[in-house]
Amino acid sequence: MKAASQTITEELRRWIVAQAEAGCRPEDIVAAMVKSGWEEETAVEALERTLRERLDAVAAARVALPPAVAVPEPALDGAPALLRVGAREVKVLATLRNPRVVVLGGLLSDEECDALIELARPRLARSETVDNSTGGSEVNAARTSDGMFFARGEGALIGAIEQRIAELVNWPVERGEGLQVLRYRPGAEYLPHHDYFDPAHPGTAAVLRRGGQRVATVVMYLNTPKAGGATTFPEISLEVAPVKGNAVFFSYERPHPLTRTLHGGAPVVEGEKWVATKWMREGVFT
Ligand code: PD2
Ligand code: ZN
Repeated sequence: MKAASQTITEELRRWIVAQAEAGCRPEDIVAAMVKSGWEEETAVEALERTLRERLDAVAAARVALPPAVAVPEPALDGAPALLRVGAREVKVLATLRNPRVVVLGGLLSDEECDALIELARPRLARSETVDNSTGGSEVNAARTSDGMFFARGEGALIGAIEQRIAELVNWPVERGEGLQVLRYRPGAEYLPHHDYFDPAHPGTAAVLRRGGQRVATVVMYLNTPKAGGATTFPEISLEVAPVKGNAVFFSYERPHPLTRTLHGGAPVVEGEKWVATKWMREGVFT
């Protein structure tokens, strides 16, 4: 067969890559190609070119991955069942290493939950999320809850909760956003999303000027809905039941789906669901 008539098809490229990734030696791949009618010189050239292109593609994909940064983390060495923060003992109910998810019991007292709800209630409005194209806010159909933001340190209760979270996850209060409170009515949900800002979106640069990326989230449950309303992590098949005073912490060291921190709020089936969310940033949030 003449070399000129032997084009390297996409199918052949895929076959070569599959053989190489399965651990075949280059000389065996060439031998197999020669056996099926390829001239040896052409086979070697095809193999070299295909594998070089493959290596370049893998290297480019690596470069595209944003670098990992330091993230908040509770002191879980030695597998403590309780974490003492100030005067409070917080229960460690469940932990997952990758992605880092920690389910916490009794982060807030019942009285704190009730007081937060009453402070937030008169200020609720249909929830907005960051508009990725402009960096501003927009009403988002993916989130059918009502919400509001407290300013950081707004009043003694908010300040005490922020201090507790800062100590719990070893991340300064100044690197946290103001607390957000959400109310979900029956049927309301929050479709799965990532909490970091998508680096590919045009509005992200403006959002990042106020303290860099988000690197961790604490969702605190302010009541116990009768049914539904779990916080779900579909990629790891995890559902955290919303129980008053409990919370779920998770961190993400880069703004990338590889962190597997996709999560959502399942529809509330019966009753209302109230949560307070604290997002933590890489740097000081202004
Ligand atoms: O309310 C929730 O369970 C929930 C789910 C997903 C809250 C958030 N995300 C959030 O506030 O980011
Ligand atoms: Zn979220």
